[in-house]
Amino acid sequence: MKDIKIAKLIEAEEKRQREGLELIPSENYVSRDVLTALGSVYTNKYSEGYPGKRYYGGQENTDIVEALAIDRAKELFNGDHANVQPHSGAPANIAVYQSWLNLGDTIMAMRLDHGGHLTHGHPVTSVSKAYNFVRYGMKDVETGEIDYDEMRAIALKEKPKIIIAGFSGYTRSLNYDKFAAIGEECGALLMADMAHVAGLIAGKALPNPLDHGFQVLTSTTHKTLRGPRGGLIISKGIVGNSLKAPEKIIENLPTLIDREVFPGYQGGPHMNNIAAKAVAFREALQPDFGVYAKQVISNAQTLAKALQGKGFKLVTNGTDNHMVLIDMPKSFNGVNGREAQEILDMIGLNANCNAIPDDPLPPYRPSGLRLGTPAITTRGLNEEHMGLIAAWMHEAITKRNDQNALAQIRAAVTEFSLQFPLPSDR
Ligand code: DSN
Repeated sequence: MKDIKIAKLIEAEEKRQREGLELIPSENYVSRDVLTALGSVYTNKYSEGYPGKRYYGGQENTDIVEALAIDRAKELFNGDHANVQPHSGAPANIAVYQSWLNLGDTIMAMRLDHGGHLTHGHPVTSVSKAYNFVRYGMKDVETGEIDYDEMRAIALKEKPKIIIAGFSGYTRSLNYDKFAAIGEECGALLMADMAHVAGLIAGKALPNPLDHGFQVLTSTTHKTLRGPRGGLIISKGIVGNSLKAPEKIIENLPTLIDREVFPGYQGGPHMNNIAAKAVAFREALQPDFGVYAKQVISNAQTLAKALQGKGFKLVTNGTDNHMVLIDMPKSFNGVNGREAQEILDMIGLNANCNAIPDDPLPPYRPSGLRLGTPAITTRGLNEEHMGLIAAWMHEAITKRNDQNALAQIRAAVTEFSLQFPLPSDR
């Protein structure tokens, strides 16, 4: 590579990833094949449109790549239709909103401090200005159970046109049947933003909302699904209906969504990314991906217990998925989530600070520390290693003012991490 500065920075990032452990629950390590597709000449190609109907020439290969990605995504999630063009999760969510709603319509989504995502209507986002958001949340933060009675009452009063099941900071299972019953009663489209758990659904370690009355799934492709950074929409409905102004009914979802992604919201798809998505979907269709998905959850549950054994206080007291949320001030007096994140960075364990329910602290220095096991499970760690991670975390936070102690833990983390090569190094 001729750009020495960037080449050195790529090497530095490879070293950082090899010598540390990634505990951010929304990150993962992709395979060499995914990286190869991502870095391929498909990045040179414009392909506005869809397979068989493009606005540029030279599509004899791109059409096959995108059709493969679509077929594999449909097979993975048992959908009637897949759109693999969204550049990431936020554009996927916005495309669904715009395909189904009129400006000012109501969407019901999880309370943001209970784990909901920015694109589910955080006041700082543009979608919050376009639509009216109403909320559901946990009845009890000790168990994480959603208050379905309150959710139903609000839904019947506010009549949302979309109800979203999904989160980026919630550690328990959602009861999709209860969502579906409420959605049916108030006439809402049921959308699951499965970005965090897509790989766990694909690996059949968690239920698929489409099997429980939902009509649309949106996702990123780079979290538990272990693909390139990107977005995805799966839906029910009839494919191949090319109406110019389709009526907003379930049968027309594939057409409504396709028209909204392109030309409604995005321009040219990123074909290198779609090729990499196709590779990742094929990997996720292999039987060993199911083993991986179950291991991710088992590792998270073992890590949660090990952390509790060291005195960490967890929001919802445990986890049903890949993620653990620590209430830092309740665990260590005087240490907030950001300080904990910075201490862990010093020892080569990467996690991220996150709001907790009714957080008294501001978003940039919140109380929570969010951890997850998708990436370390890809590295090959299993239950027997989770106690070590909890012990390093506890020691580093306890001895946070002792630079020698931190350096010793950092050396131990590096030595340990190098025993588990990145998949792209194997
Ligand atoms: N930023 C992602 C996460 O970390 O959960 C969600 O978009």
